[in-house]
Amino acid sequence: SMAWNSYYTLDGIYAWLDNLIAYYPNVVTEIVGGISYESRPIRGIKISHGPGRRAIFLEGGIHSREWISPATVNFITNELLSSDDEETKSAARDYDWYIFPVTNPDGYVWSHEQFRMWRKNRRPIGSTFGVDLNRNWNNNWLRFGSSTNPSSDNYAGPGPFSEPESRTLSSYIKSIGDKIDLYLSFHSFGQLLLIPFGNSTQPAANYHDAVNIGRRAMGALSVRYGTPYTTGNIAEAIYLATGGSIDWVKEFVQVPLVYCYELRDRTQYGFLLPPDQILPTSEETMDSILELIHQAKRFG
Ligand code: 0X9
Ligand code: ZN
Repeated sequence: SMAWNSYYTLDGIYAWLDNLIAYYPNVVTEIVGGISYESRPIRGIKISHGPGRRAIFLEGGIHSREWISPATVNFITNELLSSDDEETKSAARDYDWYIFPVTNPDGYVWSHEQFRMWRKNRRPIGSTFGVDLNRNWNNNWLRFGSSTNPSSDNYAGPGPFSEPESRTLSSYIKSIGDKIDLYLSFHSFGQLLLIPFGNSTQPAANYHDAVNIGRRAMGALSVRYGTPYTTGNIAEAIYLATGGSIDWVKEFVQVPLVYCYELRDRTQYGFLLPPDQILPTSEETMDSILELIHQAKRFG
């Protein structure tokens, strides 16, 4: 089992997924959400206690230097499979969970082995490398917060869905799209809960419900350690940015509730969040997800 006091490598995470598949054969199945430029599978698991359930989708690690994202997704996975808490057990049983801790595996390996602050994928472009996978999705591609310069950390790529990671993952999402009630994308940092869209401060159709649900969930998040979060539309809470996964999922898959977490912290350590914050970050995030589910049911 996983220790929550250090960050795992990609191999470590994938070996742990193999253990879960072996240990919970009736509940856990291996899923592959796509493939990376360097031909690594985007591996995940589906947790299902039976047919006919609606689904919750967890997307981690699209930005490779944000190590707390895969770590938190792994903790949530572990809770869903082994917690004794009644609310957690119902959440695990009432939904099919599609969970991908590392959606940018090449970048994650690069960040662990070569350059800690690597954000993008690892496709070579001329003399440089990498497309920002959270600028490459086909919604208002290149419009805001995106660069045409391949050496930029916000390089959007030569075209929408030019990258194997975003292209294959998006078609996987589409293939199960009509089952998904809740889609969560995990980033760091800033302690924000972001709601589509990133191209304008104009609210999405169910924006007010989404904000209400999100604020209540962030209330639940803060109970354990007092961690404050700000909830809002991407463009107003952080900056204008297009081509991100959640906007595409909201607009083209029509998932009713879609959020992007910017996990701990606010400013002190940033991407280099110390490993002793993995556990508290994960616990409070799990608290908020249970509340999201609870509130989503109330709002219908
Ligand atoms: O810029 C980003 O991609 C995210 N911030 S980060 O510091 N983790 O890079 C914010 C993304 C919010 N926008 C969308 N998801 N569309
Ligand atoms: Zn990010």
